[in-house]
Amino acid sequence: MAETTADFLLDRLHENGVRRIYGYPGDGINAIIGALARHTDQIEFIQARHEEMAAFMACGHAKWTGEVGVCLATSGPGAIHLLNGLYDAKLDHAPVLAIVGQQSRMALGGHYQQEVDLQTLFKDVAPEYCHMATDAAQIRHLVDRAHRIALDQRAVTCLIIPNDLAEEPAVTDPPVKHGTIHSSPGWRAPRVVPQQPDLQQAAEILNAGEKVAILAGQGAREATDELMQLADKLGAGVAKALLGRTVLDDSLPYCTGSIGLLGTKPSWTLMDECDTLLVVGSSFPYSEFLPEPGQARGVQIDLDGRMLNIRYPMELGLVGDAKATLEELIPLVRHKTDRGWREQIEKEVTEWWRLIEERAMQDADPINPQRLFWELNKYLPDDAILSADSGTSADWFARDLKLKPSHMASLSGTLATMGPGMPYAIAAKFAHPNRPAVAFVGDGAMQMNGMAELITVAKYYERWTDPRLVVLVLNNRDLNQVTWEQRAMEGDPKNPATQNLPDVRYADFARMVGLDGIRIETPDAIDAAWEEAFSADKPFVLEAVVDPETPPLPPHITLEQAKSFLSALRGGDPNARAMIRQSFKQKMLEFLPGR
Ligand SMILES: Cc1ncc(C[n+]2csc(CCOP(=O)(O)OP(=O)(O)O)c2C)c(N)n1
Ligand SMILES: [Mg+2]
Repeated sequence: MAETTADFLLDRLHENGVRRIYGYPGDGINAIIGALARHTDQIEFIQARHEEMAAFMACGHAKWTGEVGVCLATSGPGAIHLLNGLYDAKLDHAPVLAIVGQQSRMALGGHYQQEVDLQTLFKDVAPEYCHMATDAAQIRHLVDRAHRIALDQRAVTCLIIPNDLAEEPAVTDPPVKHGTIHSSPGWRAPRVVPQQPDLQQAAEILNAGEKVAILAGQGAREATDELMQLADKLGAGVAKALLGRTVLDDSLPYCTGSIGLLGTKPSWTLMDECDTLLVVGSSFPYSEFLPEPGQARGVQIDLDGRMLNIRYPMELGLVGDAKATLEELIPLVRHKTDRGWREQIEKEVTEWWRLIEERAMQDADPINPQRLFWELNKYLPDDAILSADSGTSADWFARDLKLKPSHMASLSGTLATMGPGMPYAIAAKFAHPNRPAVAFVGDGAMQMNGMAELITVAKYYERWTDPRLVVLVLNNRDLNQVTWEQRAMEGDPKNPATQNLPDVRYADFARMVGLDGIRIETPDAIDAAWEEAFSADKPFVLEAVVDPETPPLPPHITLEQAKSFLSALRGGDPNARAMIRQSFKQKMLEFLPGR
């Protein structure tokens, strides 16, 4: 049989470096599904339970490897299902290529079965490159460009392939004549460094400061050593945005950890009291956790010029990649002899870790969720890849874990969607099958899609050299993060009708689908459970029954929030008594002598 356009599509993807596609079949991509069976040596197809999960897996692949993650879905409903996962990638700047089918070209415009205007639908999520093939000769440049633009722009790109076109004979070499395109694959990351006078100006601002704060994000991931050198010279503290959770070792005395609502008190102080702010590779959004405009002189370094000077009125915004730019900046920066600021920050960091431990070890009914994360620090392998879902697991992931650059960690940083915890972990196992993966997932997210993806885990785990994929499920029978947001931000009591979740047996479910798992209901079972989870010979669900009345307190509660909180209590919150008890204990710890 002559090679079809679908076969050539896969050949060309392979030539661009694609080795794995996450997806779900349907008749709009039948020809591509057929071609996949003929390309098993080149490209592995991983079947998710839902197209949204395939898109999250592609996003996870991009985050864990730096390569383009690829997902595939059928026309109409399958394509629509992809969207949330693609927006997650778009907002976190992960390179992802979505390939979707379309009904046959003859039918388009005819209100045909499953006919959706896919170019319009995907235009917002994939504005950098979204095209429908109408001629077999386009496939070569469509694939080359969709792959290259995803990498170059760290963006989502989309190809729409009508099924009848995919069945046609391939055109691998378009004729050399007017109106044809002759592309080739390939893209290499550039070394981007600002101009020397601009580096000099940045150094002058940093040299003039007495209290320098650094905020590092995912863009600084390759620049760990340079950040450490710079922070040392400047006597600075370093806070980390959630996506930059592993940029710097949490055990460094001047690393203030996470920033923001899910952040730490030392990060709050660092921003609140600094006179100079250096942001490297981060678009952390919340201005109330940054210095007051005018308080600090600001310098920002980002590879993407579009992201400069939008979170804080910077004095100088520089386009550059973090590592190369810091390398050139460091020699221009003077060592600060007054270390008072650094010492103040280090003291706060030490106290903060003590507070975190005390908060984690407090009694709760029945298990304090923080304790699960705190105890995990003892068992977490150095090469673990971690994913957190949206919910309170993200709070404890942000605050209680001591992570370092040998780990990898991510979550839905900007879309903050529920759902990626499990699929990111699955993508981690395919991308790095010899490393253990750990997912932190709420019961709401497990019920939304995590349980279904356990079936995907069961289907594939025997392919992984190290079978360890540990899922911590926080069973609090509640959409807890939102319950607390309602209390703190709206002043409303918990609404059981919207917030309560059924109590489901997640560990039993894991065992039912062929995995392993345990449900724990007392804090003294935590240690043994982590040990069992990391020595299991198959993926493991650690289901912990945790207390929904443990407040994910922001590092610095505002008066307004405190007032709202009180009004929730007066409004007759059904869990008021337990809530007062827990939050009071948490807050009191901050005011004990020596804090
Ligand atoms: C797709 C989606 N729907 C809703 C939300 C709003 N939301 C954020 S966290 C959360 C609660 C999650 O509950 P659960 O997974 O049980 O975690 P918990 O906070 O209880 O630990 C909700 C509903 C969201 N971020 N994404
Ligand atoms: Mg929950």
